[in-house]
Amino acid sequence: MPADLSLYGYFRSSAVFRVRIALNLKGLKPEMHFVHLRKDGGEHHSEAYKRINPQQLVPCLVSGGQAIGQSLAIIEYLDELKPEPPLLPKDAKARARVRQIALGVACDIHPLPNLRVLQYLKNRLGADEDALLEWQRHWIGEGFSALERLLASDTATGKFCHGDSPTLADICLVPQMTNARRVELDLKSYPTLLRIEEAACELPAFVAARPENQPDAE
Ligand SMILES: N[C@@H](CCC(=O)N[C@@H](CS)C(=O)NCC(=O)O)C(=O)O
Repeated sequence: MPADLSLYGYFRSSAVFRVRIALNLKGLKPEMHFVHLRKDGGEHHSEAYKRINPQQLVPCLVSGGQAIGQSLAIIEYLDELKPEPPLLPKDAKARARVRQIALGVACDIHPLPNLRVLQYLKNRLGADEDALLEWQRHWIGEGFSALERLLASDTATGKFCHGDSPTLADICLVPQMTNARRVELDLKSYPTLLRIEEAACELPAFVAARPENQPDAE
């Protein structure tokens, strides 16, 4: 296992929050590099960071000299690096279900309320603060409604999104719930998501990964 793991992240980023949960579950402690997404036009747009992650997004994990972007690629890499506890089930159908939930958050919810999208809506299309809030609540709500239906109606859902131990699905869901709270989305229509979030918040790995518990928190 490479001893030299470095994580480039920002306390408020939910994609980095996912990676922090996975690292904590695995008991891995990378060297942290803080990339402030709002200072000086965004440190992720600096030439130095562009050389590390040309996509100019956080997280980015550097392992044995290789920079890996994309939180899900990072988490699956960590899962292969240190297989215990597993973050994906062994059974192929179960694995597909966990990825379905995780990607439902990471591909179909998370990109829409992302900083660069909000900046474009505001600076190029003239959206005001109310419109930006409505945009964020709408797209998170759409995604959560679908996830709530999926999880509530399936016996494969347990204490967590899949069974009784945390997987990649919970790792994606919980940070998105934190984002939803930040825009004051009313969560009472998602009782299964709330129940799973509560179960996850009993685990130290999830609590320690929370934005307010990071050294760069403001
Ligand atoms: N699909 C990417 C998304 C990464 C991403 O969008 N990160 C956000 C923070 S949560 C970011 O760097 N945003 C900067 C921006 O939008 O300018 C992943 O899962 O890692």
